[in-house]
Amino acid sequence: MSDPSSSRRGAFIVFEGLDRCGKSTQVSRLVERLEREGRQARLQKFPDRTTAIGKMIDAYLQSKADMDDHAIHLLFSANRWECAAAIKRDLAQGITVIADRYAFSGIAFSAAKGLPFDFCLQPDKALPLPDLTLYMSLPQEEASQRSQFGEERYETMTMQQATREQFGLVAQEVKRIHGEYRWTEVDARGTIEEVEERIRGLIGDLIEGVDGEISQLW
Ligand code: T5A
Ligand code: NA
Repeated sequence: MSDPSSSRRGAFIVFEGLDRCGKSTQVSRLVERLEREGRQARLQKFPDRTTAIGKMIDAYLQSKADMDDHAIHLLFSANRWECAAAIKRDLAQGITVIADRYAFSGIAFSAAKGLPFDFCLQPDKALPLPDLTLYMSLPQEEASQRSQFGEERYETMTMQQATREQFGLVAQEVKRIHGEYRWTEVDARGTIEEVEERIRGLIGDLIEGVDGEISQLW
């Protein structure tokens, strides 16, 4: 008898949240744990600042370059499209792909600047649909007690508050279109180890792989 799990594809798991919620910390710990357990896993960070488009995004975020709001929105999306084939290929080969931010950040941050919500959804339409998105939720008071905001463009109280509201709308859209189970909020309060334990519980069997083809966003 062949092992039924060998025909499964890898799971596509996305971490989202406001700046300083602890995403990057948890994403790297998760990938390290999976590798320790002998599983195949890959971290995909968005924006991927290493590509040609990523370098333009990096300059924008560091305020070294200015850009029209629509134009930078499309570049963030283009940056995901240039990675989409590799994500699909890895999933098909049974590799778990863990993303640090994805299309949902793209929508929430651009809509927070005032771009129409519907416009913000469009460019990411048909990208690989995450099997699970974990939204790391940290109250404003707790976030401000962590290390100070950095120098980057969106790291202000006003922008973070507006983005928090937009993430709420994004969550509603994902649940309405793709099902409640695709989006889960994680309490990001507490120590790094406590949060890691919560995440481990929420991911559960997903790391064993998923049956069926990867679906498409929106
Ligand atoms: N953006 C992104 C868009 O506008 N459109 C898009 O389409 C996309 C993809 C850069 C910006 O781009 C915007 C969103 C962003 O504003 P980024 O590169 O992901 O995106 O941002 P970073 O600055 O790299 O990451 P964040 O600031 O969001 O930080 P993280 O990853 O949430 O947090 P992390 O893990 O680095 O932790 C922050 C600090 O807190 C500590 C850590 O040690 C660190 O010092 N910490 C904790 N302290 C106490 N308790 C815990 N449990 C802690 N966990 C971590
Ligand atoms: Na940040």
